[in-house]
Amino acid sequence: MNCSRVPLMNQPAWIDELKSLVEPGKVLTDPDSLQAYGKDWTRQYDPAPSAIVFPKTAEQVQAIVRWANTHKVALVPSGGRTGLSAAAVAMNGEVVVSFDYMNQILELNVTDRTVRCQPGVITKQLQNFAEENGLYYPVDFASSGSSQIGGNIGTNAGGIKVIRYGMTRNWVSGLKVVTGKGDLLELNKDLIKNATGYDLRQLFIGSEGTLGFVVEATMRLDRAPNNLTCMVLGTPDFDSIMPVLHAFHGKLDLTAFEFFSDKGLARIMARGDVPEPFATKTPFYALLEFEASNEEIANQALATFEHCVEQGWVIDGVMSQSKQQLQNLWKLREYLSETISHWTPYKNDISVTVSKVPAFLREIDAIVSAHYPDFEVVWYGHIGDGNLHLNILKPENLPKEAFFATCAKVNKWVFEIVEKYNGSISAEHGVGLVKRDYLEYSRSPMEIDYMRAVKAVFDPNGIMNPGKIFAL
Ligand code: 2HG
Ligand code: ZN
Repeated sequence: MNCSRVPLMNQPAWIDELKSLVEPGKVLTDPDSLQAYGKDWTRQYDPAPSAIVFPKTAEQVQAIVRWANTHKVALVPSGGRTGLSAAAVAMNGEVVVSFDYMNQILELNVTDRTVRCQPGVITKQLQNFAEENGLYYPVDFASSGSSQIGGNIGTNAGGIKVIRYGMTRNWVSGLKVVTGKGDLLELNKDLIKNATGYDLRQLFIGSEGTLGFVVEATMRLDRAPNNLTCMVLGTPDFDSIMPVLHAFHGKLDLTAFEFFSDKGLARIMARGDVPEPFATKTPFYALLEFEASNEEIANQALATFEHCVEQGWVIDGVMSQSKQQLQNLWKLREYLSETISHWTPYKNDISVTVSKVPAFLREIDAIVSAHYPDFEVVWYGHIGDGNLHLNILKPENLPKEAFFATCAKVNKWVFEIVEKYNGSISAEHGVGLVKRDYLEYSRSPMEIDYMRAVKAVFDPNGIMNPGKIFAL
């Protein structure tokens, strides 16, 4: 069953009811709040929620969900709203449930190496907390200063360390969730070994708030890395990046292997606040990171670098010698998304198995540049795990609407190639509204039917983030 916008004439009455479920002042309906909380970083949809509610406890979340079932009001979860797939966009009179006030780190268990936290904890807050306690939360990405743990779980966030540590999924040892029916479930009880049937925890991870809301999560932590060291290497062409990956993979335990093109580097240099890695210009750059725990490892890295130069795969390179240099080299990659956002890019986040990356990228690049020779295409991504970010920058004189209409054609070509290579139309940003009409390029119709059936079990009235992942 679908939920429709709540009739406006009834609004005062139900708003009062909603207000009675949370603390005073924790329901907002002013235009600025509706604008701010109704959207994420996609910024291409016009937000139009009815209200924003800020629960402080799991019980309040339960009360909100039960109330929404009674009145058939659609709910949209809201974390740091840094998503790029519009999974947290409310444009149909929904009530946005913000976790901004459920932001406490509750308990550290050093023996289990876990931390229990509320969903509104900011990723960076968790990373800092782990570090203060001599431990490490390894899931990391450029938006870690604003994104929230609940949102990371909702999208199974990936980022820059997946090659070594995997996605958010690998770090969730237990969840408390409120289902779309308003039931509170405790999933997996933080166990490492638990062979008692379906693991519903995993079902909630990456479900984009369509099954229920995470109200508490126990996250695993790791030992702190030892002397992280970064190299940026200039390569003569894209194809050389893969042998470089193989060469380093064989010799070192990489914690990251990223790439970006000269066009991306040029945009970063134009900012004026990031040092150039080296003077030699090359069409592509690989950024890799490893723990230089002892001199032997550092020497091994240098020997591998020299081998790559001898083979002609690398033209120039630099290795960080301090934490400051490490951070500066990472800015070349981490600042990319925010830097190019000023050119209103068409974005895509796609993946294939690592071995298929070169042929896959070549095919997409050829089709985009053949049809749109005047568009600037900026490639970057987490190439060590097969995840590529395709960004096409809007020419300054082209109106936004015309640009996106043109790019809609690119979607079809890109996703046909994704399908041909057995890849994913969304590696890490999620489906949300942006990719939902293309889901069949990655999932079979039969699989989508099973997914819909799962949703119906947890959310029979269709109140949980309706229209996300699949159309109503
Ligand atoms: C990144 O890897 C983020 O920087 C954003 O996933 C990707 O801006 C993008 O396309
Ligand atoms: Zn990314």
